[in-house]
Amino acid sequence: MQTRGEDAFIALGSNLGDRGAEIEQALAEIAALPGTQLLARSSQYESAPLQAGGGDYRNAVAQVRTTLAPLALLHELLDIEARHGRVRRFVNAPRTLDLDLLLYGTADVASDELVLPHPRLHLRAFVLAPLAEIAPGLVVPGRGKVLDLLRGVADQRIAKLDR
Ligand code: PH2
Ligand code: MG
Ligand code: MG
Repeated sequence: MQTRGEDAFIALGSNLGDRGAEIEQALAEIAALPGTQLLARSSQYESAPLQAGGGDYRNAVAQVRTTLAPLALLHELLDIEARHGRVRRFVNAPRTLDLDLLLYGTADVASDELVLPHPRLHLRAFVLAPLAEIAPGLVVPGRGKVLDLLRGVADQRIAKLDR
């Protein structure tokens, strides 16, 4: 059993194609990344597009323990997106698969490529609800407790699915 490494949280989203299968397949690919163990995964959630067009999204969150460095993990996630046929036509365009690195331990990163904690995670029910399911006690550095943050986005439509 691997115990070395950092705990990281990854948001998954899809609003094109077989959305549920995209999410499940991506979770399997995340679990198979080098030096990476899937510690927890949330249920799938159905959510209204937030500041985006297209149909409803499926969303989920995964917790991993990984020996990959933050940028190495990010690049692996982008490779998985590409294998799922992700095409970036315009900002927030409908997509088969979006994988966002939310948190990497308590890392505080601000580069052109990566910002940690994710700069919008505290504003998004589609991230906070699945995150609260698997890590209710989590404190987002600089933002506060996940459960408190979730109360602030109660107006956003989201429903947990039986998986
Ligand atoms: N992702 C976005 C923008 N809006 N809305 C929902 N419901 N779910 C998403 O994953 C999502 C979004 C940008 O990545
Ligand atoms: Mg995103
Ligand atoms: Mg993304």
